[in-house]
Formats: sequence, structure tokens, C-alpha cells
Amino acid sequence: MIKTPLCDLLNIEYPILQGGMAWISDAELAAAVSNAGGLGIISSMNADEAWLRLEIKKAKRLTSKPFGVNVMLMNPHVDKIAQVLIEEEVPVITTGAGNPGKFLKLWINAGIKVIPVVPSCGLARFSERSGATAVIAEGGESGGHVGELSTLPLIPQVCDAISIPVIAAGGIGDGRGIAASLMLGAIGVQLGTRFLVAHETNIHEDYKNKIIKAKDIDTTLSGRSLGHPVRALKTPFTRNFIKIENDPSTPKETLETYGRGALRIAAQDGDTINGCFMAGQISGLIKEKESVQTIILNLISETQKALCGGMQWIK
Ligand code: TUI
Repeated sequence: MIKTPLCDLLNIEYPILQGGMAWISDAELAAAVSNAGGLGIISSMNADEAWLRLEIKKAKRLTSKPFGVNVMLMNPHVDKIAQVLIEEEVPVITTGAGNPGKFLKLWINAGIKVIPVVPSCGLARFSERSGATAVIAEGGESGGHVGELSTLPLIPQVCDAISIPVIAAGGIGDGRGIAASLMLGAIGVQLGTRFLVAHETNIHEDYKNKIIKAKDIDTTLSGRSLGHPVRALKTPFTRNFIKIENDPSTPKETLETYGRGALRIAAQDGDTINGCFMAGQISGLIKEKESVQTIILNLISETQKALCGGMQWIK
């Protein structure tokens, strides 16, 4: 059994969060993860407040356990979303793709646990000063929008920089990654790509198949010139995007327009030509589609094995 202080903090059985993946993490996936003892997280991506309210209500019907909502701070509806989370008494909020400073006091005063995703010590310190409950320190091995640092250097530096709990994310796909994260000072982990292939994940089957088939070198970064680098599987879309991005005559607007909607058509239509299949570097490790419960139980037993195995080196 693996127990850390995160279990008591969030009222969950295992210290495992499911990443709030845009167009992927819906109420059904979040509820399945929470029912299996982790913390499921709904992604509010670019959605409006009406969609999110319905999704939260659906999650409440599907689980009596705590779940969270991820707020993508570049969402144009973010102010109204912030209010819905309070009205619906969502127990945990994670934030991504920006600085959540504007909303932190509001949510904390409403009794919500707020856990910003941070790519650096600077934002981790700011989050602590602003009253955040914990932070998710996410390395650039993650899928989707990523920061500059890798998980291995990021986690211990963030742990030393702040006194609130640190949850590790980025490049974690099995119990070895979880054990390593705990050794680096984190008290829990967040996984995205591993849950992407779960039976309960409502995306096109070809998205899952692409993850299962992926090798270690099959992801790439694009969009750095727009200020938000995105990690996704190498496809005709990413190759073309990078080609256009590297052409100095391409206006930023053209690049933004080209990328718009590409994740949605990957997730919903499985369009292998025009879709952007966001995925982490750990995709190459993921070989099977499984139920959320099997994934979580395997993660916990693998973690236990890895932690106990480490003892062999102590003489
Ligand atoms: O947010 C994510 N991953 C995402 S969001 C997303 S939707 C999107 N699509 C295209 C372009 C941009 C977004 C897909 N994947 N992960 C959490 C995360 N947050 N990673 C990095 C950051 C981050 C970056 C900068 C957090 C804060 C930050 O601060 C900048 C500042 O304003 O100080």
C-alpha cells in the first residue's frame, strides 16, 4: 500500500492525479479515476461555463468521491468558469498554461483546494505566496503545453524552493516513475498519457492506437515561436506546422489559425493527417489499453516493487 500526505490532503486513497487533458478528460474519465481511488480531473479547456457546469453535474452523478477541474488560463471564458467552480463547490482546482494569481484568493476563500501546474521555481514560489494548497511541478516531457525544464531537475529544485506539497508530472507512466518522483521529494504524481488509453477515455480509438504504437522518439515540440510550445506525436500535422513555423515569412496569425482545432479533430475524429495528437514522451512505454482501475492498481503495485527494490543498493 502506498500512502502519502497527499491522500489525507485531498481525501483520496492513492497519491495519483489524472491530468486535465483538453478534449480528453471528461466527467466519465474523471469519475472513473476518482472511483478507482485517485483524483480524477475534468478539463475545462476552451469550453464555456454552461458546458462545464453540465460536466461537473455529470461527474457528481458518477462518483461520490472528490474530483477536480483543470482551468486552462488561456480560455476566453475563464472569468465565468472561475465562478461556476465556486457555485458547484468543486473540491479541487488545478490550473495550467498561465499564472492563476488573479483567481487564487477567490477560490481559496471559497474553501477550494487550488493546485497550480508550474513549470519553474519562480511560479512555484509565487503560488505558495498567493495561498496555493500545493503545486504540480510539470516537466517538459509531458504532452500538450509544456515549460522548458525536464522533470528530473525540476522536481527537487521546486521541492527546495517551497514548503507546500509538490506533485510531480511529466514523463511518468509507470510505478518506476512514481517511485522516482517520491524519491525526488514529491508527495504525489499526475499522469496524463497513461490514462489517455484507458477504456473509459472517450476519444477516437485511433488516438489510443497511435499512443500504443509510439516509440520513444515519436513526440515532438511545436509552437515555441507562439510562446506556447506543445508536445504531440509526430504526424503530417506537426511536420507541416514546424515547417511553416521555421519559415521566417510566416505571420504568427497564420500559425495560430493553422493550429486551431487540431487537437479536437485528433480526439474526436482521429484524423491522422490534420489532427494534433498531444502526448508525452512516455508514450513509448505504454503498450496496452486497460481499465482505469487496472491502470491504478498496477501503478500502485509497481511503485511498491520499485521502492522496495531500491533497498538492494543499501549495503
Ligand atoms: O496546460 C498544460 N497543458 C496543456 S494546455 C493545452 S490547451 C493549449 N493548446 C494549445 C496551446 C496552448 C494551450 C494543452 N496542454 N499543462 C500545464 C502547464 N502549464 N504546462 C506549462 C504551464 C505553464 C506555463 C507558463 C504554467 C504557467 C506559466 O506561466 C507563465 C506566466 O504567465 O508566468
